[in-house]
Amino acid sequence: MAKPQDLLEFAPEVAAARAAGRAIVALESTIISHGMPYPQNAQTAREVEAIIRAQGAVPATIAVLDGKIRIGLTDAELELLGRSPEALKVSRRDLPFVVASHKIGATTVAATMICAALADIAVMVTGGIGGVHRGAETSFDISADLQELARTSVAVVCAGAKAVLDLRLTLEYLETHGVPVVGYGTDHLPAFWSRDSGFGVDARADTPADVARIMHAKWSLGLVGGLVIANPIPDRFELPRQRIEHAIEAAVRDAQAQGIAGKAVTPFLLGRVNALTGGDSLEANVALVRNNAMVAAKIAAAYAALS
Ligand code: PSU
Ligand code: MN
Repeated sequence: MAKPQDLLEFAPEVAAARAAGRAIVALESTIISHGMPYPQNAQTAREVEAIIRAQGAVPATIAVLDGKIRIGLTDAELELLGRSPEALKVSRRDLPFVVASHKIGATTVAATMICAALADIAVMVTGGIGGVHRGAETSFDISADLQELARTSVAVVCAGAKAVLDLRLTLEYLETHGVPVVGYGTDHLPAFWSRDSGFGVDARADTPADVARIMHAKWSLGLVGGLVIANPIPDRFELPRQRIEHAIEAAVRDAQAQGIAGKAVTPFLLGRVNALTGGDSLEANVALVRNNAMVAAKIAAAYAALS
């Protein structure tokens, strides 16, 4: 049987960073293929990589290509993920057949955590994690991201969980599974497009070094699993809660009416909210991802300095 390492392929920039012990930040790719429309998706993917480099860290966007888990992509590959209708959304359960069939796979937070851990990368960045969906008591729709946070030791920098979710139930799930939710410069859980969900976080960290010490303490104690590092959208980009909540409720109703289910739910909701806000939610989404990338690079550097 092949070892996991045989299925990984590192970009030269990432391989060099590993050899030199430099800070690396993993990036998910479902946000490119299914989270935003073309061309903003490919453009944002390039920009966040540049932001991470400008902080002195090395970006490693993760995807599945030609039967290999690729840690770090070329510009042409970012473009492919942004454009190709054949790119599949790959979470934990999808990894085996996408690798085996040599299909194009864009990794979710869950799958990116798995690949980052295999590649020894401690920090990843996304827009917002998946979570417990509204109406999960009947649909059972709970993102595999949450279970992955319970079992895989990677810190996930995000703007909280996507506000289309039931944030209260998402926090309960994370608590049950022992996943710390750390507010970065805030006492409140961000709500993706807005800075404050109205819920608190478990701990607050005001500097990258504070976050790095929490990561280090967790893993030094042998507490396997991830952390949510919740970083609010910069205030000049935030959308008022009222306005976005209106769009979310309409999007959730549309999803139910059209019988959208399974892995299609999150991309559908993001697309509907974008249409209903006349593109404002996409603009906010891009802004929060850029901000998360900057913070993730600083945290990765602080963590590399500690360990
Ligand atoms: N964050 C975004 N846009 C996205 C996602 C996150 O800003 O498209 C993706 C992530 O890949 C996340 C996934 O892991 O949505 C969750 O999907 P699901 O609810 O089907 O697990
Ligand atoms: Mn789901």
